[in-house]
Amino acid sequence: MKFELQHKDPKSKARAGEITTDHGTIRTPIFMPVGTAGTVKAVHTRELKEDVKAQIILGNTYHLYLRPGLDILQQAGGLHKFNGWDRPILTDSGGYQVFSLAGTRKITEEGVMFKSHIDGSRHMFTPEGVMDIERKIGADIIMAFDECTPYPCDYAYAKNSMERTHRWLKRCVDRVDETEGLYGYNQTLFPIVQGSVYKDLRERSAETIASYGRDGNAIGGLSVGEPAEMMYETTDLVTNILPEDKPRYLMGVGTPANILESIALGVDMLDCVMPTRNARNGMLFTSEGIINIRNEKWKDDFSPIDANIGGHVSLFYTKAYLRHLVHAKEMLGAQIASIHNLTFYLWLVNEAREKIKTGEFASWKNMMVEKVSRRL
Ligand code: PRF
Repeated sequence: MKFELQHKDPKSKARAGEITTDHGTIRTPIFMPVGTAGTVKAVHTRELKEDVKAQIILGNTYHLYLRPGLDILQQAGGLHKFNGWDRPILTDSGGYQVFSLAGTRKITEEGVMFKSHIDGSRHMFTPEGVMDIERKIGADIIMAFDECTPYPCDYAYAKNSMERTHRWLKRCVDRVDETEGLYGYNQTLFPIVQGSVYKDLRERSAETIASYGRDGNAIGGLSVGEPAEMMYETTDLVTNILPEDKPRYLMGVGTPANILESIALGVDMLDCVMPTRNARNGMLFTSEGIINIRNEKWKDDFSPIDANIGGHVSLFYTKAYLRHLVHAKEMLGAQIASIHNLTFYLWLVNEAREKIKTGEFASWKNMMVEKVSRRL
């Protein structure tokens, strides 16, 4: 994997660049649609390419390991072959999902013992085991096995957890470096900065992660309920330490405004379930603001969902029609809303990239944050 830093915004820390993987290039800053179980919910791969213009999608180790399981994924020749997505894939390590299984998991130095949410069966995730699983799933970018601390989290817990995440990282690195890609293409490991909202811990974690000199680095443990200001301050501090010539991935963020603010702080990659999950509840993100399409006010609004973002679905279907589909609980409602929201998110990061290239990002960002946060 290669990262080329192409432009730097003069008035913020925003950057534009290009990541090259064996499954193609990714122009940054980029938003990555979440495809937890090997599918971006309600959106098929041709729509993801042609309508949404997604360049990379996520998969999740925890879900794919439990179902369909590694045997099937390996027989298929990896996740790219299994789901028909031939562009880059990133897998999260499960270091977020297994820790959310409160009550049904136990953390030790060795790893995490947990119970499947599907059939209650018991499993153990270790750093080495997770690296092997991610290799078998076949992602281009594989995330280290970490612990995402909750918020709030006391200092002692955050410190212990971060130190364990660092020890686990050493084990992930050793394992990844002694195993080869099974499918004949390169798979690169991104380590993850933790440390909750504590400045000294975040500094130490960022320095530790940077010292491994991997192809890219991630920031975890944010967007877990802390105030937005705290998330921005922490991101700002961490991006000051992480190397400039490597991509930085802020995990699980966020609203359109969060995404623009994070890009201004030097983040290159983001993912979030929000555009797809909220779409299924009728929440639409548009270039003019946020819409709850279930509201009465849209019942006879025959204007396009969003005429400004250049996507077929957003221009072709009207708000009134989508409102009808959502009210009638028609599957097409979830499909149109999901495709629209993702098209908007990809449009937004692409606009950000263009503004970074022309040096206009900072003022454009302030105007857009206000616009995309409005409730219509
Ligand atoms: N770690 C991992 N995945 C994640 C996170 C994390 O901290 C977050 C935090 N918002 C989202 N996804 N492995």
